[in-house]
Order: sequence, then structure tokens, then C-alpha cells
Amino acid sequence: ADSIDVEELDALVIGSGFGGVYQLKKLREEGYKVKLVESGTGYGGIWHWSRYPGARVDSHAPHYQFSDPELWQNWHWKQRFPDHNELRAYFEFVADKWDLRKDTYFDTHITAAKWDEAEYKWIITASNGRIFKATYFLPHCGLAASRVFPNWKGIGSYKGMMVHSSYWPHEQPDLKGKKIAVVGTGSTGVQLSDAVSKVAGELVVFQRTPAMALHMRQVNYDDGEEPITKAEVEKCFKGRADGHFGFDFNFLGKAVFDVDEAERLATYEALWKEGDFKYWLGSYTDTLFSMESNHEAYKFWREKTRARIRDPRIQELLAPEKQPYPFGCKRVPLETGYFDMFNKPNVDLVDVNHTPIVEVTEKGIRTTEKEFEFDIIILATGFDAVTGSLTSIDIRGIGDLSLKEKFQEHGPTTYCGIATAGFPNMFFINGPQAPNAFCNGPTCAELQGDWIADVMNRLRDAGVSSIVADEESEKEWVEHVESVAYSSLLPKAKSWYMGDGIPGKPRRSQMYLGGVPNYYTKLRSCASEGYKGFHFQGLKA
Ligand code: NA7
Repeated sequence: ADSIDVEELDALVIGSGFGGVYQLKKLREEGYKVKLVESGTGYGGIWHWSRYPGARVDSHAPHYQFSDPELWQNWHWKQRFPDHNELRAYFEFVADKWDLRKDTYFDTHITAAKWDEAEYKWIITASNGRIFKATYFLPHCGLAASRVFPNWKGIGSYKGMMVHSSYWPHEQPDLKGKKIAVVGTGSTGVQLSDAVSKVAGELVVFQRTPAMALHMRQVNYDDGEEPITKAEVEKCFKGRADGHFGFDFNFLGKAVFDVDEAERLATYEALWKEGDFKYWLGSYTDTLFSMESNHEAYKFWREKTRARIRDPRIQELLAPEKQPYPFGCKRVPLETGYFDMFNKPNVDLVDVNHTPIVEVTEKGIRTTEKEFEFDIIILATGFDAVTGSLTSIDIRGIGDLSLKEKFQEHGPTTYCGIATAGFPNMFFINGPQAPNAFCNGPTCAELQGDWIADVMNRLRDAGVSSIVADEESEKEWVEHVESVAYSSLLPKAKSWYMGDGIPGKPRRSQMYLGGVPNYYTKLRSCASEGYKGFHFQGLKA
């Protein structure tokens, strides 16, 4: 209808996490007319939503921040692993420093985007009625914007409070003395249970797969611990793009059986003491590639973990004698008191493989063994990770091609994890088949955000209307991504890394595992060879 206002832009960016925020700033600097839309009511992406008790990032500051000196020189982290409150405060600070608010629409959920082939523009619609017409459509929606809910029988009949970790109320509910269930033991379930166990009257954790969690080794800088130094921050920014995972550390460059047992155990011990992801991503190079080597890492982890748990039944459920899946091939959570909390009399663990959940009742959860009564049921059941946030938007490319159907049929197929054939002038940060979950968020937000700005500049300079990935090049990238994934042990575990747990989702590696340096080399050489693998359309007059 004529009465509807259409806002004309050079680019529309979705998502106010690291990717979207960086993209807005970068493109504005380059002189583009750009807006950011976000379905939440504040900045932070995942940190806007994940407000559950214990929610914090598992990447350590100073890595988990933008590299702009104007920001880091003026920001003081209180914790080595900042919690959600501190992270949201950081995003507010960034929004002020970068003056983002004037170009952001909150509470604006994009439902559809359609490529107009005649005009070389995207027509993008939001549920609140806003319509945008933009040359570039940049859905930087993040890995975890599409939540997974169990389909238990009777789920609607429960009379207590039931909440997904990612829809946590802004006003913290009172958990003190309550009977609480936590379902799921991924990174969220581990953080949440640990925090909840400190206040709940009773806590029952429902586990399907044990988490091979590592000790975080939190540091509170405000408690007199030495603060992060300028030198440490500079070292991190200098090194993080060269780190396989976007951190300034790497695998050890040695294989597990290159060294004798004494050396191996001493190394494991040292990595263990360092905390964070060191024992996972800074260990022997073949840990994620050889089952025999992987088992050594598992054994060490198992013994350390069992030593913290008193009840033999719970010990066996949390850290089984027989290795259940390759260590590190499901996201490794970081914890502080997770394993110890099961020693408390008011904390219990239910193995849903042994006693499955039969139904949800008015009062709680009934398993094949018994009915549990709860005041609160917390679903830490995860996300349709990586692709769910994209496929939940009705995105239509050339010839009305649906992104959802394309991904449904072939799995996430992209070129260089940044574009997909059939969808011109659309790029994503931390999208499918990029390093995404295997890259420290801000590192890849900056690498990919700069690359996207460069390609836009190139088209602007050349007077070209659009750019689209070739199907052939896409096929090669997909094959490469798969061959790297299948050279590792990742496909041997069931996890969202492989697209598991979502009915009907094709099983494919959701991410590129070849490391950030290789990925960046690929992006750079694509650009320097005139955007090889893409073709241009529509020369402007
Ligand atoms: P995850 O890692 O997907 O974890 C979800 C957990 O919920 C996991 O333990 C699942 O078991 C479990 N789950 C899912 N559905 C059910 C049902 N129906 N019954 C019992 N248990 C269930 O999500 P998180 O939120 O923890 O973490 C997401 C990412 O955010 C994280 O990896 C970081 O990158 C940040 P499963 O393992 O599938 O057997």
C-alpha cells in the first residue's frame, strides 16, 4: 500500500551482538546509510537474553571485547569471565562510545526478506510493520537465537513456572528455597545448576549426556587480584587472529604419544591448572583427531572429576568409566562448583536415558520411575544452533529461492561461510560453515565485518549493483568444510556442532574447523583475486 513508509538504506544489519554492532559501526565509518534492527530491547545479542543465574561467557577477558583502543583503554573488567550483567554494561558502554543508538531499532523482529531482481535491492519486513529497502542484507543473527523446547506430553498442563534459559525474565524470579528442575547439561545447564544449587531448596538436574566440563578458574579483579594489564590486552589483539580458535593460544604442536606418560601427565596438570579452554583447545594437537589420543585426555579428566564426587552412582553418571563420546567434540562447558554440588543433600541427578521423562504433570515431571514435584522447571535445552536464526526468517533470493528450503534440502551450504549462492548482497558474520563456534566471537566479528565492508566498497567503486556466490565455488567450500570435519572426531559425537537434536535437520558440520588463520587466508585471497568464486551483476550506468 502507498501509505506504508519504506526506509531506504544501503544496508540493514540484524542483531545487536558483537557481529551486528561491529558491522553498524564499520559501515557507517565507510559512509554507508545503515541501520541495525534487533528483536530484543537492548544491546548484547545472547547477553540480552541469557540472564539466568550464573550466565557468563566462557571466553576470558581481555579476548572477549572489541579491539578499538578507544573502548578497551576506557573499560575495566571486573571478572576474568564476565557475567551477563557485566557484558550488558559493556555493550551499553560500546553503544555510547560508538554512538549506535541513533541507528538502532529495538523490538523489531525481521520476519521476511526478499531480493528484488529488477531493482537489485532487498525488501525486508519486520513484525511491527517496518519495511526496509536495502542494497545489502546482513543477517548477523548469531548462533543461538532459535530456542529448542522439548515436546513432552502434557507440557501445557504444568501449573508452576516453566522457563527456557534464553527467555529468562528481566526481573530475577525468587528461587530461594524452591524446588527446581534443570533439564539439560550443556554449557547453560552446567552454569545454571551450579548457581541455582546455592539458593534452591531442592535441585534435580535431568541429564541426557554428561558434560565433560572443565574448571573455569574465575578471577575477580575487584577482589585485589592483579588487573588485566595493557600489555596483556595488546598481546591478545596482536595474537588472536593467528590463533586457531581466535584466542592468542594454540594447540601444543605435539601429539599425545610424542611424549612419555610422565611428560603427558605433567602437561595435562599444567593445562588443568590454567583453567578456561586450555585443556581443550591448547592441548596436544591430535586430541580432537585420534580416538586413542582423545582417550588419554578423557582418562585424566575422568579421574580429576570423579575425585570431586562422593556418591558412586552419581560419579558414574557424570564421569563414566567407559568414555561416552570423544572429549571436546561437544562444546566443553566451564564450571566452578558443578561437580561438587552433587555432594549436597538437596541436589540430585536423573539420567533420562535410564528413566526417561514420560510426561509433564500439573505439579512437575513424571519419569518412568516416579513423579517429581517442582515449583520451577528450567529448560536448558539449547538452540537450533547456527542456522535456526536464519531459517526462521522467510528469506527469498533469486527466482524466489527460499533459504530455509535450500538449507533444509542440502544442509547449511555457503561459500566461505559468509555468503550463499542464490542470495545476492547478503553476507553473514558467524554464519554457517565459518569458524563461528570455534572462534572467539569478537575476533571473527571484526575479521568478517571488515571483509564485508571491503566487498561493499569494491562494488561501490566499480559501480556494480550486486555480487553473488557461484554454486560451483560453494560446492567446493562445502566439501572442504566437510572433509576437515570428518578428519576430526567431531562427527563421532552427537551435538549441535553437527546439527544434531533438531528433527529433520540435515547432519552436516555447522562450522569450519580449519582454524581462524586458514579461514582468514581464504577470505583474503578470495578478495585479492577479484572476489573469486563470486560473480557480479548489474553494472550501474
Ligand atoms: P546445548 O549445548 O545444546 O545443550 C542442551 C542440553 O539440553 C544438552 O545437555 C542436551 O542433551 C539437553 N537436552 C535437549 N533436549 C533435551 C530433552 N528433550 N531432554 C533432556 N535433555 C535435553 O545448549 P546450551 O544452551 O547449553 O549451550 C548453547 C551454546 O551457547 C553453548 O554451546 C555455547 O556455545 C553458548 P544432549 O547433549 O543433546 O544429549
